[in-house]
Amino acid sequence: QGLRVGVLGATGAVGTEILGILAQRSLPIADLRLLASPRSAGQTLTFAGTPLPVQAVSAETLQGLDLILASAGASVSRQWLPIAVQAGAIAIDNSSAYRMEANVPLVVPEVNPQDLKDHQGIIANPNCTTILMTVALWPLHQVRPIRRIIAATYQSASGAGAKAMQELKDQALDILKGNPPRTAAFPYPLAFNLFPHNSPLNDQGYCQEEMKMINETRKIFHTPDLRLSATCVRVPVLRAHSEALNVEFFEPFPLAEARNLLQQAAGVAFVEDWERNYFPMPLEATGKDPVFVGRLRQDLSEPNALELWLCGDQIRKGAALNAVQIAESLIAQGLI
Ligand code: A2P
Ligand code: 11C
Repeated sequence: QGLRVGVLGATGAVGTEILGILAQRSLPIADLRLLASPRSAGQTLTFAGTPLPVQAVSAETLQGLDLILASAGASVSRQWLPIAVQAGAIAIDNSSAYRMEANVPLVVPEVNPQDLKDHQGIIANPNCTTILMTVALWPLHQVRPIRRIIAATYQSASGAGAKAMQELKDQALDILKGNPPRTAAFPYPLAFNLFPHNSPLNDQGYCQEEMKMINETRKIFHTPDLRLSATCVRVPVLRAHSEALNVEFFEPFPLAEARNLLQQAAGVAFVEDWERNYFPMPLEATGKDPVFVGRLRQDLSEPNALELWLCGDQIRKGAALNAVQIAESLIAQGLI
């Protein structure tokens, strides 16, 4: 007996990836409903070789679902997910709409799957940069608690959606042809450039993306006092984010022990070849499931700190895959 599954935002960058991942993995699906804006109604998408119609999301098209995976932005989630839950579905939301609400579990299945049991209908998928960082740091934090994290991110265009990915390609062509680059999804040209993350700034000088890393990590780790600061930057990469992390513990963390933990950690691929100066790269993380971690080293300035580098596919583990893994964990725990 399978689940009746809806995908809200099915035509978007994350939605189409969710369809691909659902076709690859073994979630039991009895019925799949593709939902998007009225603009896409009547379009057809393919799921596991079968064409399926896209329907406009409405109170009617949200009836009769067991599970809905949403990736259509925060305002769309706020508008429609309470209606889907009222109609009987469990919602896994990729947007930021509900992440920090006390009664909404914020889950990375490798880290805090036990939080799912407290759900009241809506479960939040964390921000991509948070997911990648928590997968890499949880195996270390469990053995020797983290005191402070300083993060710098190198974020791909995909975080801003399918239109932003196309914009990066178009800008590259514009510039190579000698034309001024066109901007719409981003405020400034991204091709052959980079800029601090394009989310709103608060009065302390942090952008929303940086605050998401701080607040979401504290919630997922259940460490409300964890010290954490981040600088988030958009770089001209299509769909994998990278992060440089300086991680301070309460005591020294022997390098060999940390390396050993990361080599065995769930969801991590540890990639290092010091002789070739070969470490994780966004191009190689693209289309893959793990968080690629490497360049692990002792911080020369602080005996209790390590430095590491990671890359992960922003659309897969950073969004679609994590959401599908949450659904799988709900099933494994008998919660759906
Ligand atoms: P549509 O293609 O009909 O606009 P991305 O993050 O790649 O930009 O994708 C956003 C996703 O969210 C798309 O599937 C988009 O559908 C969907 N979406 C955007 N606005 C709405 C809306 N008002 N109602 C439902 N879905 C929406
Ligand atoms: C980015 N992390 O890369 C953002 C995109 O809260 O889910 C996803 C925003 C979010 O720009």
